[in-house]
Amino acid sequence: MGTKRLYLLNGPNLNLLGKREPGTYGKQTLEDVAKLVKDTAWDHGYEVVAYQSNHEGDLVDWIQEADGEAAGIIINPAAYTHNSIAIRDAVSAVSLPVIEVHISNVHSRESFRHSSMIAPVCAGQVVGFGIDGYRLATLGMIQKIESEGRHDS
Ligand code: CA2
Repeated sequence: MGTKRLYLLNGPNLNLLGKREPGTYGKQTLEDVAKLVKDTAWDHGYEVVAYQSNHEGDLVDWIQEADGEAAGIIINPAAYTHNSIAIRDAVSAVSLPVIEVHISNVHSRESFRHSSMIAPVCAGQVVGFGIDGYRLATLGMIQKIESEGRHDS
């Protein structure tokens, strides 16, 4: 059981959203992403704790921290998606549902982006809907939490 709180975790270089490569990742910023998730969650009575880091260990620490503090984790591990056993192990170790999000359609890009170390241990994955994928993941996460009776307040 967890409180009506979600963790939103974003990995390396996503602090550059809206500032570089708008053709691939769009014009909206990471602050816009956090607001979208917070507004969507708030409409359903959930609060959101949002973090971004360029460092793998920070993401591992926040995944561990979420266990006991939150009812679910929405994560875009960015490039760590494709190579991080540490993040995979952290996700495996928590008892919370975790949903992986990618802004771009990783399957239409370079082959090294086609596989995810993390997805096999996640509850679900949202790929290729741009920033709106975070909203979709939030709705899917809340639906899952509510249907499974995972929150306690
Ligand atoms: O599509 C996604 O969300 C990705 O997770 C983004 C990662 C990439 O390594 C994954 O394969 C797919 C890269 C995030 C970098 O973000 C930037 C944003 C603006 C400008 C430059 C990088």
